[in-house]
Amino acid sequence: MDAMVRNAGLGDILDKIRAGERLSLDDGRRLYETPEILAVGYLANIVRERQNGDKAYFIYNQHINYSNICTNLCKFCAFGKDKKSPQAYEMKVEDVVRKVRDRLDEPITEIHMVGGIHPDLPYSYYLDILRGIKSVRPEVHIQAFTCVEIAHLAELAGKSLADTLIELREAGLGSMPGGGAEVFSPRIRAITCEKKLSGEGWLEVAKTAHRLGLRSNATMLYGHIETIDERLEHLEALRRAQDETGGFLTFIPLAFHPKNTEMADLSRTSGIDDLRNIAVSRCFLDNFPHIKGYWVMIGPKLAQVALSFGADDMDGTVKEELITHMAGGETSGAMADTELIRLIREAGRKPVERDTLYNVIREY
Ligand code: V47
Repeated sequence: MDAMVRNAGLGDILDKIRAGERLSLDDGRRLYETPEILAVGYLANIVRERQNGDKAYFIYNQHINYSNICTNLCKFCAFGKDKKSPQAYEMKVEDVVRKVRDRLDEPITEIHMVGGIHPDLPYSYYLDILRGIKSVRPEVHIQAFTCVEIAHLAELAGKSLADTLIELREAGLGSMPGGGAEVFSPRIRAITCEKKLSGEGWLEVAKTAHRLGLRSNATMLYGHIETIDERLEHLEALRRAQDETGGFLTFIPLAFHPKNTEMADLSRTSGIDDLRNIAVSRCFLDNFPHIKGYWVMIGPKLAQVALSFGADDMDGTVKEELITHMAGGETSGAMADTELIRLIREAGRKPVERDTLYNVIREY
């Protein structure tokens, strides 16, 4: 395999990775550009196995999207709707609580909850849904609100980011998911999501959370109009932020789904681009403990292959997923734990059920 990587002209990158040396932007560019995808996967697998051995993590989780009403209306998103749209919805606090109560017989350890930037729900609503979830399932970890939502909540509260996060944590917030990062490039944001919090703003929220001891994830939405350099600049900004705080748990490359969006003329990502984004991010983000191959977006079959291309996590049981499905995602929204275990085993990895913070719940 080493010879294959050297024949692909990537021998110097292999040496760096073996020595635990950091990759440069130019190294990253070569990994994005080489046609030798197996060589890129091999390099990523070295980092993956050094950090996580042959473990492949999954979680018993439940997704809840409390509302799709959004004032940002990003061009790549089919989920967010204007308040007046016939497809707009918003859950009452009791609706969110009922969703949690309905599944109390399942061993769910995490509630993953995100929504849009709602024009008029009050700050108290967000505190109440956190408290409501905790009232029926006190042990559950609530991973909720992207950095974009947190910045909006701080504005609503009229408080600093830190004070808002402290209050949300007191109400039950456990950590934050990685959404809303998209691509940090101001060029991409101006074209696709001009109303959204800037990349700098997103990073500031994440770093503020980390300084308070809250962990969070990071994402990159790829496969639309971004260039390879813009992808790498995004990864570099995340790597720099992680050097500062160490608070990121997982990086999740998100494959763009064009259907029902304002960018519906673009093609879906290819399997090779999906694998390449996982592999390059695994090589480049040397300070991120985990890389997720999110089965909902890349499909269970490719997520299985991704476990040999840098990914060490498949996400979880999920159940109801709207963001990908509104944009034409074809995977089922739910996956049984037994199915996740089977997929992981068949990929030659060791299934490990984890909690949100990667504490091991059960090894198989
Ligand atoms: O922020 C929106 C993306 C994100 C589309 O932290 C789209 O563990 C593809 O971040 N095609 C939300 N992607 C989902 C998300 C996430 C999912 C699972 C796990 C975690 C985690 C985070 O979805 C948004 C946006 O970047 N998105 N529209 C689309 N058409």
